[in-house]
Amino acid sequence: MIPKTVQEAERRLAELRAEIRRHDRLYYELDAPVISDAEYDALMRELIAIEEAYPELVTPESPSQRVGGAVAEGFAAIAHRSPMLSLANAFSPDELRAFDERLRRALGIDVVEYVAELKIDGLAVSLTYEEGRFRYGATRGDGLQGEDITANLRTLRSIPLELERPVSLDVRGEVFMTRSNFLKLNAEMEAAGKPPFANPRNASAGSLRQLDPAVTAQRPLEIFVYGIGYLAGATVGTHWEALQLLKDLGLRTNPHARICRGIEEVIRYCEEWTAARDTLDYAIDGVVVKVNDLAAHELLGATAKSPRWAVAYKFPAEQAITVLREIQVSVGRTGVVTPVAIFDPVELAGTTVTRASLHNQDLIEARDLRVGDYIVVQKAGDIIPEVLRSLPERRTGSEVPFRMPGECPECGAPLVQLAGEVAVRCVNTSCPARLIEGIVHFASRDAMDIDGLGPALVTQLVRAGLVSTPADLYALQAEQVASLERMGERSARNLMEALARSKDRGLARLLFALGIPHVGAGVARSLAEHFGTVDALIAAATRDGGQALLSVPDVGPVIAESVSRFFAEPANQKLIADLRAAGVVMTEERTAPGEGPLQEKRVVVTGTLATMSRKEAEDAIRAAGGIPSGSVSRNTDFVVAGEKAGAKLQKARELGITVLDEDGFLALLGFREDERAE
Ligand code: 3B8
Repeated sequence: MIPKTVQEAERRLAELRAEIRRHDRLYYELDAPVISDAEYDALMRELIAIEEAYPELVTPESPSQRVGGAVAEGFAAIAHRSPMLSLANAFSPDELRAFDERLRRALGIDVVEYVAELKIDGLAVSLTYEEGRFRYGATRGDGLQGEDITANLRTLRSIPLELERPVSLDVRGEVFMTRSNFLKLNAEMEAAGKPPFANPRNASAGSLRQLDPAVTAQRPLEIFVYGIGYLAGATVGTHWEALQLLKDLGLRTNPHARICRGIEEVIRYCEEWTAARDTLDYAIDGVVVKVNDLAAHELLGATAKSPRWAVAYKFPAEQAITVLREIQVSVGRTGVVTPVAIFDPVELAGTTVTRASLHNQDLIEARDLRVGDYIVVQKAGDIIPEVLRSLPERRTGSEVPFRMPGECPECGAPLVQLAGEVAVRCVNTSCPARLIEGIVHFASRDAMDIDGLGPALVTQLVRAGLVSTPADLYALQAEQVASLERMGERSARNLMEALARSKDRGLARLLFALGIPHVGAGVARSLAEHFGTVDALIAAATRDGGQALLSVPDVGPVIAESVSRFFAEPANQKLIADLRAAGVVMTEERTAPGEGPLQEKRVVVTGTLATMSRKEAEDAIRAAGGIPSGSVSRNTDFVVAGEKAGAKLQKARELGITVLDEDGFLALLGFREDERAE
């Protein structure tokens, strides 16, 4: 099967690549696969076998290069060649008519020709092709620069690595996941003990922002492209032609776009799809209406945020009527007790909904809700279900008004309402419901990042009596974990490893993980950097009611009091002692301000550096006494510009800020040539 000569190998590889590309197109664009998955895999295996025998023949455009790629430390910034704007919204036919009226006046014509397209509810990305080859891809970001997610985008089979013609262009599109694939993925996640995604959009976002492209490759992501940001080597006169060109180049466009003469035709299209949206296997949240004539785009221009030649018609939030069966009361990490409506299942925007938070007693009264009522529910932003009102005219007299309980439903402790708050709280710090939420937070990604320890497993651990404080996690034995339902030896071992890894996260994450009221990730980092060790922090927090904390950036009286109160609590002091005994790192590396070559200098890194990741660069700046920052302003001292530096570099030049290249930066840090090699 492996060709004997390079010439034969070249020929067969070309055949295989064309064949695989053809099947990718048949599968995604035409939705008409002509071979089975197994046959497709066989083609792929042959390709890889030949490439292994002739590694010199591997090209970046080969379909074998979709998977793999190195794990990234973070995403580098990429400047968009033309800004990625967002769309203005219209919420009713009349708002569409007003939009049309403005355009007719500005263009001096009676009838505007539009293209109406489905608005895919995914993530906007930009793909850059040079001479027909896929070079890089980015998220929208702030519109001027996005994140470099090239390695992840390469794994999407519906993104061709090579176009049908060698044009250079930036393509804009939406990455999404079908509902059926989303359900499959969630089932897999749950089986693996991982938290499921809330909706297809979150699943797409989570999958695209994976640092390991091999994970993205396992996720069923797809793309529809809808526009061109930059184009060389071809010309188009209308948006419709642009869509046609994209399709001819082998890119996947949505098949439901339509030319509409005048706004009334557009409105009919919107009405059709409002009714038919659930017949699609992917989520759409509206219709995008674009002027067809590209010369008119030039004429109309754009505001800072959105083009004037397009508008997004947003579907009305879907509503449904159902029966309120019960109001449950749930207890969160901070002890806040929230009433939750449980109602008969209803279909909303393509998913089945049975519950919605009611937030507090005041809201229940304001919306006049009684258990047994017919109620109107809707999905706001198509994500979070909400109970809008009751239908009192349908009452029979058997409906029961709701009163928040006086005791915690989980532990029976009395509930209290703090002055000035609508929320009611359980103040028992060892309430099991609070424990579970607190430990889930402790393990979460921005906190101690304990892989695999989600709500389901935490609940099991707490209910089994194995864990009642975060410190207990570190005393767990693999056998104990393995004996839990739905856990096995392998998942137990994985958890042990994840727990061991989490010990080195450092003081900033630990402080955030402790769940001290008012201490978010940013404040936690400020505290950690200011004090360096937990002991120094505790000393400051427990002296004079925490006055010394006020000198920390971002810390005001409310936070100071909260931190002070937290560390005064004997149970919390014991928690810290136990975590320390378990080997959890309680320090944050820092240099005293004023030390090092970058003493108190504000430094912004932009673009990709060749010798270090973004995070390493930031650590190096801190180690040199400097302050890494994200945005360029008059207070910035240096901008370090790597490859593909964009808007920030431009801004630095405008403001006359010193720009360093990578060598200059390394020299300033005091690295010598020979130290840099490794
Ligand atoms: C201009 C045109 C933003 C968009 C656009 O399916 C602009 O066209 C945009 F500044 O965000 N989600 C679409 C979709 C999104 C956009 C678009 N067309 N079909 C989408």
